[in-house]
Parts: sequence; structure tokens; C-alpha cells
Amino acid sequence: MTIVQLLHRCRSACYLVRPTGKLFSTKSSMTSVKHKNAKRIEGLDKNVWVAFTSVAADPSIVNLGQGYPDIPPPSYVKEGLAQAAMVDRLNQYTRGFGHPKLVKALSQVYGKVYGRLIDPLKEILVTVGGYGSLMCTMQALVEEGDEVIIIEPFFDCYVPMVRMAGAKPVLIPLRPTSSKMTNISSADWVLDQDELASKFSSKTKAIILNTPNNPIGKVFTRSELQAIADLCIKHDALCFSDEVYEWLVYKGHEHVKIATLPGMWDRTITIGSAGKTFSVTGWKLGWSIGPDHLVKHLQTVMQNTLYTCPTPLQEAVALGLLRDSELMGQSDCYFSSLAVELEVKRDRLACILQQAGMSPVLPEGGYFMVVDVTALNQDLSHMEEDEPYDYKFVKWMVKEKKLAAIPVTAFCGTESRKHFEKYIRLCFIKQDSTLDAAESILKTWSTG
Ligand code: IK2
Repeated sequence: MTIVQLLHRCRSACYLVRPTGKLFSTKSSMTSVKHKNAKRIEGLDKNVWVAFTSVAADPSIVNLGQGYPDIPPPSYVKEGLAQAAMVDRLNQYTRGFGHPKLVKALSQVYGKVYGRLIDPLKEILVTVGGYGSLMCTMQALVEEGDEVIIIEPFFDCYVPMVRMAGAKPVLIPLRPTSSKMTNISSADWVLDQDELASKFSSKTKAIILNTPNNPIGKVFTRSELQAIADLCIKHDALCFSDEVYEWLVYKGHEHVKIATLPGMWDRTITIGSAGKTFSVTGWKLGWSIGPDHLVKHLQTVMQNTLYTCPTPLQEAVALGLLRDSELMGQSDCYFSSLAVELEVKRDRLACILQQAGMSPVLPEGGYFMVVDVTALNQDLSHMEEDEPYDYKFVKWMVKEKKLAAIPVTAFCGTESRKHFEKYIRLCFIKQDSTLDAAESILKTWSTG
């Protein structure tokens, strides 16, 4: 046997040759305890976006699954990026906690919204998307032994992020107030006040609020927020308020920032997203706003992990914010004009779903709609996987109907599965041609 053949055999048999000429096995090290995952990520290997993005990857599938717009972003935002890229200085690192122009623009916009001065350097942190903001918040403020209250259905990363911080998620579901089958709105889903109060204890570090909510579209009313605020104050708990859909609120509803309620600024981190604000989800820029004494801890996480975000993107978002800040209250301000555009799409999708025999829950905000598919009576018993009904339904729908959605049990804990597995979530920030394609699928569906 030649030396080359010997080496080949050693490699395929998972052996390596030491410089001494002795063989040692690499196989054992693969199963060695040192190659195991860190405990903090134990059991967190499944992810709905990873699973369902690949399911819907085929271009022949009409994708109302993952929440990204296929409508074009505003041209001034794209032009701002092109211009920024032409300035050499803007292609280099910028200030770690947020590009100076962006934090100033954020303080200008949110100064108006909050009705208070917001220190651009101390009370704002710019991060990698709403995700980065949530991650910095949890890593900075949550620790082992803490409990964090999460309202179901919730944006799916809250639970893993709380777990990775070493804390325990404590779940409480929104429950439908009536058993009506038509004209259901996300306002019909509420928290039971006694149940909510029972979730707070001396261990409660924080509650995560998401308004407008993903996936159900609930916009919490001022009095619902006041009840949460009262409990936070009573138990000296923090509030992490995910408001990435803050501008997308439909007629008759108002987005209230819990941080503006008495006593809440000092205990609230509010999370925003450029991706959602300007329909540029691929830009992955987000921010946390809150009091100096909390934001400084998030800044510590940022400086030791991601350090900074892309400069040209921050410059372009700053220019966009400054433009729309000037137009606030006018019809061509993108903050409000997008909601007007989306409300038409929301109503259209609800109508199509109803005609197909499903029961949509009309969202008050955001760009998702959950829909009850029970009435379709789709028999999926032939699908063997040990999965909730909604997972099977979406997989079946993608395969048989070429329409993609997201199963709603991805947004709840195992105990609440039975309440949510008859729902799927559809995204309606889509071009009319995409909604036309969905409509023709759903029309043929209802006629058999
Ligand atoms: N918070 C919420 C409530 C979000 O919905 C998102 C983005 N999710 O969108 C994917 C989907 O639901 O289909 C984020 C935070 C994260 O925001 P960003 O994209 O800015 O990181």
C-alpha cells in the first residue's frame, strides 16, 4: 500500500496520523462532551422560519408566509442608500451605539411621539434589527432565576431569548371573548385580568408586550396597557415593548406606547425596526429606546458583541426618518400612508378567506391575519408526523394548493397548542398581483 492510499484509508476511517507516525481516531472526539452544544441552546434547534422558508422556496408557490413586503420600499429610502454608498467616509465604521445622524433622527421622531426629549446618545441604541434589539435587551437585563411573562400568541423568538438568558418564560394566552364565527376582530382577544395578575411574583423581571401583535394583529388599548403598567409598577417589573409595527394601525384604533403611561418610562425598553418602518426587512436595522439607566446596559452588550451596524444603511434610514418626521400628520408621510394602503389589502384578504369558507380574525394593526380553518374540515390523518394540526395543514396547503402560510402554534407554548392549532397566519403586505394569485387559488378551493 502506498503512503497516499494509507492516508486515504485513514481519513475515510476517521483516523489521523500523528507526526510520530501513530494513528489516532477522530471519531470519539465528535461524540465527546466538549463537542456538545452549550446548555443555553439546549432544545432550541427548531425554528419556524428556517422550516417554512424552505417549504415555500419554490417560485410557483404563492407565499403569504414569512412577513416581508413584496411591494417596493419608498424610493427616497433606496436613493438615500445609493447616495450614502458614494461617500467614502460612510463606508467605514461609525459610532458603535448608533450612527450620530440616525440617533439624532430617532430622537427627533420619537421626541414628538413620546412628547419628551430623548437623549440621542444615552437613551437610544441602534442594533441589528428588532431581533438585535430584543437580544441586547434580554442579555443586558434578564438573568438566571428570573421569570419573564410572555403573552401568547407571541413572536416566536421571545421564548428562546428568555431561555438563553437563563430565565424562565411564564406564558399567558390571549383568549377570545366571544364564540361568534363571523366578523371576529383581534380586539375580541383579551387577557384575563385575574390570570395576568397571578403570573406576576417577586421573581418577575419583566413582561414582554407586542403591540400591534404578531401574529394576531391586536392593538392593546390604553386601558389594557394601564392594567399591565399597574402590575409592572406594583411588582417593580420591567416592560419590554416590541412595537416594530407601531405605524401600522387601522382605522378606529390608536397605537399607545406603554412607556408614555405614568411611571412607565423608567421601566420600559421600546423596540423598533427600520425594516418594518420602511418596508426594507433585508436592511436589518432596529433600535431600543428607554431610560439611560437601562439603555446603558444594552449598550454594554452591543459594544461587546456586534459593536456597530452598517453605516450606509444607518445614514439612509436617518434621511428617511428626517423626511417623514417633517411630513407627520400629512397624507404623504410614509408612517401613515403605508397603513392606508395596507388596510385595503387587509379587507380584501379577509373577504377572499371568508368566501373560501374560513374565518379570519380581522387585525387592528400589523400586516398579518390569522384565520380559523376548522370549517374546511380538511382530513389530514394520512399525514403521520407527530405535529400540531396547523403545521400539517400548512404543509398540505403548500403541496396541494401552492399557497404558503405560517402555522400559529409556532407562536405559543405547548400547553396552549389546543387553542391555536386551528389557525394559520397569512401576510398581506403584498402586491395586488400576489393577492390576485392567492385569490384564484382560494376561489378554486371553495368551488371544489
Ligand atoms: N418583533 C416582531 C413582532 C416581529 O414581527 C419581527 C419581525 N418578524 O417578521 C417575520 C415574520 O413574523 O414573518 C421582529 C421583532 C424582528 O424585526 P427585524 O426584522 O427588524 O429584526
